[in-house]
Amino acid sequence: VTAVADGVVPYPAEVAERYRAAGYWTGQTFPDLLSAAVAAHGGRTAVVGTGPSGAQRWTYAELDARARGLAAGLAERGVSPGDRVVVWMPNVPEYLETVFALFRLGALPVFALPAHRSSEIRYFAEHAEAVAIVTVARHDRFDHAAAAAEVAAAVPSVRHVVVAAPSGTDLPARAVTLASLRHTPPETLPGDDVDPSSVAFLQLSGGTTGLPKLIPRTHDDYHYSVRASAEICGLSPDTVYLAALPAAHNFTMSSPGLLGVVHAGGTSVLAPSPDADTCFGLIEAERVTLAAVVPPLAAAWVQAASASTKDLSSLAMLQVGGAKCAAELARRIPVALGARLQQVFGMAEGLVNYTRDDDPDDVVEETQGRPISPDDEMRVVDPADPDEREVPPGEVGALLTRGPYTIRGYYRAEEHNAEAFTPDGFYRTGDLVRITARGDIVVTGRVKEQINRGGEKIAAEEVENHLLAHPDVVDAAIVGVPDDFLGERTHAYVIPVPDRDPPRPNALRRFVRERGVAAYKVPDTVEVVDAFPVTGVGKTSRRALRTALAARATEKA
Ligand code: J2J
Repeated sequence: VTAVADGVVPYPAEVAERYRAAGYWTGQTFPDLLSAAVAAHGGRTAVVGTGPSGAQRWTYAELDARARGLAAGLAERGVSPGDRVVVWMPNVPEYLETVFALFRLGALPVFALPAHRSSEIRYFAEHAEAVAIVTVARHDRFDHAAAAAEVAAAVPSVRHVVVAAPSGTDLPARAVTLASLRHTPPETLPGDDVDPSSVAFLQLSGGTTGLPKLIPRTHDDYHYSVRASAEICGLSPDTVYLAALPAAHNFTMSSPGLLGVVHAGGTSVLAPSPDADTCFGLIEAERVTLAAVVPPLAAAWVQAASASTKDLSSLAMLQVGGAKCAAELARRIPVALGARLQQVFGMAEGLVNYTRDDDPDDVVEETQGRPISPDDEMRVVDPADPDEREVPPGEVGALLTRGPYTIRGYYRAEEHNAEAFTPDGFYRTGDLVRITARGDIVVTGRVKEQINRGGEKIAAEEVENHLLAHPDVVDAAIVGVPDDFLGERTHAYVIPVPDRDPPRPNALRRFVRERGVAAYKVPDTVEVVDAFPVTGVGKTSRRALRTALAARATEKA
């Protein structure tokens, strides 16, 4: 297992120096984040949720004691500083215990989503050379523990499968319960003196290519984005944050999310499901003040609010991000939910924008806000210009960005990095934006080969590759089509092998699902065609073909 630093593009030394001098990078780490919360707020409630062993409510001191105990147990099993561990868990309190245990150990979480399936988990484990997978037993009618054990058997670096499950749960061979690892911790743990400029974890990218990318974030850069986000959003020890989206998503984790709440000494409530029923119940019961959702969920909550008898009066702010929030929806949120709206335009690669509490209503409703940092550099360039010259102020262009918490490269992805980053270190976000005279960003579209299905990102090529693995498929193209609820859904054009019975759409969807991919990546609709219903463009580029097909599918929709 090689050191993680080998696959990481570092910030140039003089840039790092500047970010330190400016006070962005303070040398604080994620073990420090928890230690500071324990020192200042040890007796306050850190986390509320329902895990495999039932309802839990832990103070900061209890969360830390658990994390230290688990860290000690993992260390005893041979998990060492710098090792990567795939964390594949739904919104259970043990998720936070696990993440902080790994931080305490100086080991690096690799954040998988609960919706991921074996092909994705296997890829993350292989690519990161993970030594362990931490997961749950059954969740959402799927046996995570069994799938993790299969991945462990197939990937030589993976030596441990740890499952948050009550003792006595029937587990696959080689898997152990998280509780059985808990151990008396030593006075100090290796994470206590981890290098703040080192990589703290690997986050997931939405992806634009055949294989998902991993995002290396350092303690220094991420701590800054979390701390500054907590400040922008006015977090305090009185904040009660509802994690409705998956805990491992960058939005839920850091904008300001679960980690921002730890920084502020507030309380995180982990919702087992994002539906309005569950979440409204938690808002009432825990007096939730802040929640973060994607637009389709915001729309569902708005819809459900009128018929709900739950008391939502504690909810002061609803953050909406991950995909474009329509102005119409933005206007309905305060009316229906009695909460102020905050738009959040962020990305796991770094840059995060917020509308601010004192912004006028039209800015909150119609823009996606402005960056966290005065040193977030943004260039809006002509996407058709090979020299990437900037468009005139206020006009639409492709957004490039660089700054004190935006990565300089994906993990172990040299070739892709040459495309995704400019030679001077700007990240090509693939988003089309314009910046208003006031300095607020409006997202207008994208140039990347990705579909944003209600906040869930799908790389066209990744799904096409799964379809191409079918013996009866010659070619496939995935495009996004407008959808009233999701904003966008996926449509697959598939060309079958000639002179044979063409495969049925549903059989193809099942085929993709059975290859072990997240359900949200399975094409919503499949159309079997003799040739792509646009001619010529396919010969110029894959990108042009997808664009032409998307226009065609949109017309028909
Ligand atoms: C339009 N598009 C948006 C928005 C993200 C906070 C919030 C979201 C993410 C996230 C995140 C959008 N309007 N408000 O990491 O910390 C699209 C853009 C962007 C991509 C990033 C955070 N908010 N998007 O969504 O890594 O296309 O991060 O480049 O999942 O989502 O996706 P992701």
